[in-house]
Amino acid sequence: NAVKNNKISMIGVPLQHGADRIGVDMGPSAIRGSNVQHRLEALGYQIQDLGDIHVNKMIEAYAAGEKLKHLKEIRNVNSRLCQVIADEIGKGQFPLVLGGDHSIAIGTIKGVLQHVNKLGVIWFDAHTDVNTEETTFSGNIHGMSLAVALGYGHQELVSIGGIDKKIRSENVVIIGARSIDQGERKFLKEKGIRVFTMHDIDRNGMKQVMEEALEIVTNGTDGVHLSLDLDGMDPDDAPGVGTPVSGGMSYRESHLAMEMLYERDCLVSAEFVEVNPMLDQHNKTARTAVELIGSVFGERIL
Ligand code: EXY
Ligand code: MN
Ligand code: MN
Ligand code: MN
Repeated sequence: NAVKNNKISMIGVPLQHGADRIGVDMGPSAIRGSNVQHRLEALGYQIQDLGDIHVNKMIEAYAAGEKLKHLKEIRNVNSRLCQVIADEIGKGQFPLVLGGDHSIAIGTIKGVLQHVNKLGVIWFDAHTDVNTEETTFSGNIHGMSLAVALGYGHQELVSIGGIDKKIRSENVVIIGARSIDQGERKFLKEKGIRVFTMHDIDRNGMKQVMEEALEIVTNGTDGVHLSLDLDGMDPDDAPGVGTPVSGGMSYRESHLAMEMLYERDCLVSAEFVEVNPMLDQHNKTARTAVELIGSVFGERIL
């Protein structure tokens, strides 16, 4: 993991085809521009910035009647990402992925699964991203990526990196949810996925939520992946996201969660997604992402 080998590979994925609003493809450059590399180097890490995964910008508009928008290009980008993640972990590097819309979690997780058989996942999000082609209202694949990682959804997505490579519902927690579609509710219940909603955070506090969450994702697993969607935070603190939902996790709650993750020393990979500089205020969301990255890699106030 990161703390043992101190070597991080940074990978940008300027993908926006999984989301409806343009601009999220500029997320990686906004995060890099907020000095993520220097911040991590100051903590003693060696950073290799691999640049961006190639994304074909000039894609055809999705064909009428095609339910999943931009399926082919999203499959291609995630296949490439999966390979890069697998290669980097194979070299002993810790992959830090900068999004891009949340559909990139498919490639990241499938890549990690080439090396880590039993993978725990912390999904930090206002949404739960467990729609399938049967339940989706929007057709946007960023609302389906967790379902795909669990092995449910379109075969073109589920088959990336091998159909047998999937995470298990008992090793997944979602934190910060407050916008869940009807079909997703059914899915979460059927699969028995543990969701810590904003209600749970209000009632029990982030400390207790994270203690329970860490227990679930580390129990019987060989490592944990952090998939952090910036819209999990309150839009006051992270306004630059395409699907903001009010009443989110505060700046301090989010940092506490990251600090507790660092203390537990269980991460094998991490991604920070949905930063949309076109919707942001003075780059606040990208800067917040970099500050959260600092905390998850060991930065402390004192
Ligand atoms: N559940 C809605 C949908 O499927 O379209 C909204 C999904 C938003 C997904 C964001 C990134 O987490
Ligand atoms: Mn589009
Ligand atoms: Mn998401
Ligand atoms: Mn979200």
